[in-house]
Amino acid sequence: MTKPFKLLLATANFGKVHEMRAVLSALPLEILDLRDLALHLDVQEDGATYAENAAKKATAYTSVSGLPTLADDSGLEVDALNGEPGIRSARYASIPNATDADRRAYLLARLKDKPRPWSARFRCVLALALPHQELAFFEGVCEGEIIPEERGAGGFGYDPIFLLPALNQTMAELSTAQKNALSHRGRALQALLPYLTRLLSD
Ligand code: ITT
Repeated sequence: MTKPFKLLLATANFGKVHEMRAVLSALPLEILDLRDLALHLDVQEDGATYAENAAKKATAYTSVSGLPTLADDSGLEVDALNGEPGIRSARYASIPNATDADRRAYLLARLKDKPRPWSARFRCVLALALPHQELAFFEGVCEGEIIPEERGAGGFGYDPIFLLPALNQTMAELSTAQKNALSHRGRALQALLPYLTRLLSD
């Protein structure tokens, strides 16, 4: 069955794409990502909030593609570091071209002398840009704890050192469906679903 409506996922992080597709594929929407359009824009993420950065990404990609566009800005907030890395989570590490592993190592080095537990949360803000409409925003938060040794091979980013104490599993030890059921992004997507469903039925 062909799906009449299109939605572009405006993220270069294909871990995010994988998780978003898993939730959104239930809708009568053709989901495209940046690989499908061979599109990459250099959007400066210099906003003061997740919402501002998500808005910048959604607006830039909808302008160029002409498609309804969903962007995600997210980050990890560690209490012992006064909420760092926060909106700087993607740029957190003092070396150029840092990898996810470099960022995890940098975070653990910053935490080394701080008393445990290292409480933290992931936050995700989704921005939905539709032609001729105001942007709409959806937020999700997931509480947990940073641990000093990596566990699990799933997910991406900070997942191997983000423990969900109630499960005694890290985000990287969960399947995509399990992660989406409780993660910051999964929760933001659950808030988006009824909004998209309503739009599609109008
Ligand atoms: P786009 O801007 O292209 O979407 P990005 O990876 O740069 O991709 P952000 O600017 O939102 O995304 O930065 C988010 C940072 O937080 C980045 O380092 C991610 O690895 C990390 N992060 C976000 N969501 C995460 C998750 O679900 N699990 C682990 N780390 C996550």
